[in-house]
Amino acid sequence: MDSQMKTIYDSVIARDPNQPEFHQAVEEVLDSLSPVIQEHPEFLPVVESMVEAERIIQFRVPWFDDSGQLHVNRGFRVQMNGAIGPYKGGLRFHPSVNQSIMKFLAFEQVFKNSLTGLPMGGGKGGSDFNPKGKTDAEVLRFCQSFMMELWRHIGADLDVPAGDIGVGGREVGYLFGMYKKLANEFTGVLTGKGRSYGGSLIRPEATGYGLVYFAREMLATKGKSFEGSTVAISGSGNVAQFACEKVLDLGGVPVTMSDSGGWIYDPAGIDRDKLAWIMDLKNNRRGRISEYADNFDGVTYSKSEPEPSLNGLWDHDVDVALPCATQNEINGKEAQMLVKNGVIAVAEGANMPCTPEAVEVFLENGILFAPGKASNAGGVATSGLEMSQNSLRLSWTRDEVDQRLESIMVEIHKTASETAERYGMPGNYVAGANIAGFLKVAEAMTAQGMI
Ligand code: NDP
Ligand code: 2IT
Repeated sequence: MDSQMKTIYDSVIARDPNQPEFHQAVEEVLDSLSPVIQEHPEFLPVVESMVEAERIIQFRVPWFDDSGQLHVNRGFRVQMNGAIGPYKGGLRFHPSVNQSIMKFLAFEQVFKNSLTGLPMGGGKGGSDFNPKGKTDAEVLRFCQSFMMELWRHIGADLDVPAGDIGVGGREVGYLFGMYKKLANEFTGVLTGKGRSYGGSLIRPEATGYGLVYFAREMLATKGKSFEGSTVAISGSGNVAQFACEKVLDLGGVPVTMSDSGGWIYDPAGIDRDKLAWIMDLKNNRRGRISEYADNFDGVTYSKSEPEPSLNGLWDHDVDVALPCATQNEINGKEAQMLVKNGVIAVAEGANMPCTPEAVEVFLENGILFAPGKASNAGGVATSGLEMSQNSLRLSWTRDEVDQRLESIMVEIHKTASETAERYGMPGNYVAGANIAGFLKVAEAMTAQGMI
């Protein structure tokens, strides 16, 4: 990082010293921007401004459990940057949620949304509520209480939330119902809605499918494909499930999946029937991935080790790795395991699943590496398509949305590659994505008077 960027980075740390995830996300972007600032010194103030959120809303979320006991959670919405469109980004319900995690996710979202080519600013929100073990009625009451405050800060032309960890179709439905009641209008204020009330076909599949479309483009640059390739996937939620499905469509062999308890390794491959079983386990029965090993032969299950122990999920002979669970799930040592085992490509389905050390290991070893802001952008891109359909009061066919998603992912791959090349870092998707995402927002902020 050059001295100008270091000054900005130091001021970010001095302002909010207890936000390590936000620092990490900012550092990765600042690391990439020096060549742009050399060419466009007028954009330096833009960088200074972008690291400060336009607005952060934090609120109390009181709710009663089934036994009538009161619980109080904390809710957030970070409206990071609205220069190129309404704030857009998911809601995360997970006990780890705090302002640092919300800001890192909102910051990443600004660049990601810019890369999609669609007019969306960046935002993120959520709560430290833990949906695990809660009844449907408890989740409903929580969502209603959460929306009781959030509704006044969002709107179809202002800020459009969606899902993320712990927020799927069920939660989006409950949130949407409460918004509609409070605002007294039916509008596309959330994406990831159910089909019957304005949701887009392919939005559930979009992040996972988009990830695999992106990884397919990366592999093609080396004359490789998914056909016959073994693939390590982490997570077993929305992104992981549909990444697995698309890998199967393209002839690949997924061999791992995980949840917060541990991971399974299935050397015979997770085929379509097994994936359907996992989808039922996770989406309907809300069970644990360990049950997979009890149900299918030849499978090993290993519990996750607490830090700093290595997570053996990444210690298998695979061609492609798709981390799809959460931030910082591949550290430098795990990256070295993947390299040692001959991995060709690593594409992030989750947001920031690879630590800076891991990214360095991949880049130093010439491994194709895609940062989440490029490779997982298919989810928010399809949210953008849902917004368009809602505005048009139309709904497109499955094929139409899938084709648009695929062409957006191909375009993001092309933009990231060409930008990296243009700035003298061929093959570096991290630099390419950061620079290309930045330039559009920087131009818009400058044109609008830097407000
Ligand atoms: P889900 O809640 O559907 O699934 C999350 C999965 O990751 C679960 O298997 C979960 O296990 C596991 N997981 C979550 N937190 C941890 C943790 N701290 N340690 C270990 N495992 C963990 O979420 P999504 O699939 O939607 O999101 C996964 C990632 O993808 C996130 O980083 C999210 O930000 C990112 N993303 C999501 C998009 C979307 O459209 N949904 C779009 C772009 C990125 P368990 O069930 O045990 O908690
Ligand atoms: O991280 C992400 O891009 C998401 N969770 C999806 C956001 C969205 O608005 O669809």
